Amino acid sequence: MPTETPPAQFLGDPRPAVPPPLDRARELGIHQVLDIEGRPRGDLPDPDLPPATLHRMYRTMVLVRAIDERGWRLQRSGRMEFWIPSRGQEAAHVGSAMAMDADDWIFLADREPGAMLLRGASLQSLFAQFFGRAGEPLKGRRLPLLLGDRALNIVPCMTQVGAYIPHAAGAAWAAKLRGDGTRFIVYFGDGATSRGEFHSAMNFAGIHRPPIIFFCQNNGWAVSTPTDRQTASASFAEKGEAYAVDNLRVDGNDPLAVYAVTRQARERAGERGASLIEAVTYRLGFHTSSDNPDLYRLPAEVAAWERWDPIPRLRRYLEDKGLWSPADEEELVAQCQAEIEGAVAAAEAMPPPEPGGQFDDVLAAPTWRLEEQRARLLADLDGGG
Ligand SMILES: Cc1ncc(C[n+]2csc(CCOP(=O)(O)OP(=O)(O)O)c2C)c(N)n1
Repeated sequence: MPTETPPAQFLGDPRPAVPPPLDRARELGIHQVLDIEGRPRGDLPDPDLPPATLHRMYRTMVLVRAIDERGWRLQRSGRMEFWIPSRGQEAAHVGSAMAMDADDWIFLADREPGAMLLRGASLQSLFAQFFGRAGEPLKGRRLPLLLGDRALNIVPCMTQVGAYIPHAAGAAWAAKLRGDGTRFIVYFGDGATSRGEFHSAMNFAGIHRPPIIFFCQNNGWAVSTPTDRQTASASFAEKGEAYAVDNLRVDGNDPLAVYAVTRQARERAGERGASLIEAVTYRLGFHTSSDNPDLYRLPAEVAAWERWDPIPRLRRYLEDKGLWSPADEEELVAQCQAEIEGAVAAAEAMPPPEPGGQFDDVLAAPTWRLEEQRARLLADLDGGG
């Protein structure tokens, strides 16, 4: 029975607040470098990353949090159409994307803006993607947060949950056949593991051993479906066993552990092929700006996860090493705000895409059917829509 009185708006029986599995990480086989206080007391050794790498990791996570807060407010004030929060998941994607080499391919889900930043995307180009402007790399034809840029070897996700996982496995196999040494990582959520495409890709990967990391961000929920309704397995990682794919669970709110296990999976990919990493994390925010989590989860559960917030945890680790100070923090926060404000102003002023542009790039060369559809759309719009 729930221990907390549910808010009046709960439609059914609210699920009792589930404590974070990270509270029992050792027992549950979830690998860690850091404890809850950011001290290197986990089962994995401290990877002892150079200060410049640690600073890059921390700065990117703080910038991602600031982008998320700004994007949310832009959506709520009607200036942006849609938002997909990444709050709480900064360590999982920043730690793993940093562990890949600069020319590896990344197939994104939709809560990994830090991967774009790490590859050198400017804040203005990122906000142009959020605003869906014509001048952004995907020409303004995607939902905000479905990010990507061919020039950065980053492939945007398809809106159908998990549908792109086999594409990533196939691309990795092609690289293996070419023998070019490129490695791949594909992000998806716990919900995507219920899709057939996940299982097809895993089966393929077990047989053909493409050099890919399947990176599952288990953030506790798939919209309103909690993980205990998503699977009866003890973990998402263990699904790799059925397909002979190396697998493990890692504390997704521990960027050092995420970095270490992803790097190791990357290094072994040439010989061992694919790995499945389950990063145990939590979506602190809404599913999207169209969601209301107060309808299906209790505040006590979110509060328990706030204790595992990856940002203060890494900050304490840096402070203990003498690599960060309150003055550094103040400067970083002010710098993030200033850069974001500049990027928002510049991106918002960029023109939106022309309606006819949606027929471009469907095929290498336009067919008469596409041209006919474009002409009809423009005629309809001329006539008032
Ligand atoms: C095939 C399909 N079914 C349903 C949806 C609606 N939908 C969008 S996101 C989502 C949940 C995805 O959950 P998860 O994979 O755990 O990722 P998360 O959003 O939690 O990061 C659903 C059901 C969809 N986009 N595609």
